[in-house]
Order: sequence, then C-alpha cells, then structure tokens
Amino acid sequence: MLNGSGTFDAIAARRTFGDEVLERFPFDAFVSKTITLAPRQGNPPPRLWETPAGLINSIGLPNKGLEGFLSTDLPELAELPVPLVVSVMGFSHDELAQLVAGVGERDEVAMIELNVSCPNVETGLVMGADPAEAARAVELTRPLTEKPLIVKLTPNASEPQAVAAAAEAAGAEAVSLINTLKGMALHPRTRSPWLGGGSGGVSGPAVRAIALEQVYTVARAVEIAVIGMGGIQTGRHAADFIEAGARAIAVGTESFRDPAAGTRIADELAVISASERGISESPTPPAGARAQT
Ligand code: RRO
Repeated sequence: MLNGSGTFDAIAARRTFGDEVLERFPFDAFVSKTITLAPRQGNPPPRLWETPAGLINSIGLPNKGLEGFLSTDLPELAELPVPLVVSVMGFSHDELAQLVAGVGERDEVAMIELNVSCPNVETGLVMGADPAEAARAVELTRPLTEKPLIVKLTPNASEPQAVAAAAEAAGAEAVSLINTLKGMALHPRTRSPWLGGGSGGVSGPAVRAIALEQVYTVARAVEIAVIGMGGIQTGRHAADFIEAGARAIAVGTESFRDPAAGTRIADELAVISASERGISESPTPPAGARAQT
C-alpha cells in the first residue's frame, strides 16, 4: 500500500499530528511529491475544483528544487518508518539526469519514480504520452543509479500499454498508473476557466473505471510490477485492482478526505483476501477458548 505522489504530505502530517503519524503510518512505502531541478512556486490559485466524484487539480509542481529537497525535506522523510520513493520530473533530459543522479546517490532513497505524466506544466507537453520519449527517459537514467526505477504513466495516452512496454524494454523495474486525466471547470459566474492554470488533472472515484481498465491492459503487456491507483476508496476497490494485475496499490484523493485511508483500505483488503482464501481473520481465539488452554 503506497500513497499516490503528491496526495499525502508526510512532513505536514507529522507537524500537525505529531509522532503518532510515524507510529501508525498509513502506507508501506512513501512516495514524495514530485520534485524538479529548480525550485518552483507552482500554478496560480485557485488550484482545486471539486467535481461530483473527485477533484480537478492544477497544483503545478511547487517544490524546493533538488538542492532544497536534499537539504531540507530528505532528512525529515528519512525518519518515516517505511522505504522512501522519490518522484522526479525533468523539463529536459539533462534536468532528468541531474535529478536521478542527485537523488540516486542518497542512501535514504529506496526507489525513484520518474513522473513523465504531469498534466499541469506550462508547455502542455507530457513526455510519457509517447512510447519512444518514455523509453529515452529510462535509457538515459538507468545507468545513473542502481535504485529501482518506477515510471509513472499518464492515462492521457492513446496506448498506455505501449508506453509501459517501452519503459520495461528500456530497463524500468515497475510502472505506476494512473496519473490524472486532463479536465477543466468554468467559473460559475465569469464563465472563464476556474483553475489558475486553466486546465487540470481529474482524480478520485470519477476515474476509477478508467484506471482499472488501464491497469488490466498494462498488466497484460508487461512482466514488471504494476502499481495500480485511481479512485481507490475501499478494500473492495483495492482487491479489484489486484485482480486486474496490480502487484501493489496506491491511495491518492481518498487521503484528502481521510488521512488514515491507507490503513483502513489495507485492513479491508486483508479481510477480503483472507475470506476469499477461506481463512478466519480472527488472530486471537475467542475468550472462552483462551480460558480452556
Ligand atoms: O503538481 C501537479 O500539478 C500535479 C502533478 Br506533478 C502530477 O503528476 N499530477 C497531477 O495531477 N498534478
């Protein structure tokens, strides 16, 4: 059980709730918000719009940049009780290489996620929509680190399975999907785009059926691990993604509603898995049975 990158701020959660967050951490591995080489302010507000079944975000990658991340955020993220995945995005091959080399040499980092699928950049370019571009990103970075590389796929591609296969052939250890789908909302009064960035990325239950189909299709196109996400809110949803071929799952938008959603969904999934295998989930015998032994 992972978090979707950018949907759970572990540093802010610890500041707000204290070390209880570490004692009952909701994920088995933590994925950082995507970082870029240079610091970024992010997109102008408003950055969020609530849809009937999800969110549209136009956050625009606000972050401290590589140096700021390594000096300020990494020491705090290294205190989390689970392995750390750092998500990176380059605006050029050179930037991507610097990011992977810089993050890859740190012992605190277990894996690197290449975010080739952010919908909210000024250029509108999504590197991961094209199999050849995604493959080039992996080929370029694969020799720079021994850490596993996860490629975060966009659903805004005509054939995500072709992008996944290209990433696998280039040496990626895993793919994660889906990132958000492009979307838009208009201001109720002015009728111009609501989000400061114009358009945004749709997430939450609204995208779950799309995500499930893409996970199913990608899992049949590659042998590397698939990390599935997109609108997962319950253990049953998580079980569906695993049935579709995901080897791990991530919770994103649901964590905004319930910061402990990762734990709840994992618990629900464990009950479903156990009951499907015909195992009782009760680890301790009933009180009467205990008295007799
Ligand atoms: O920061 C964002 O606006 C953002 C990113 Br990096 C991403 O990968 N997906 C998304 O929906 N928003």
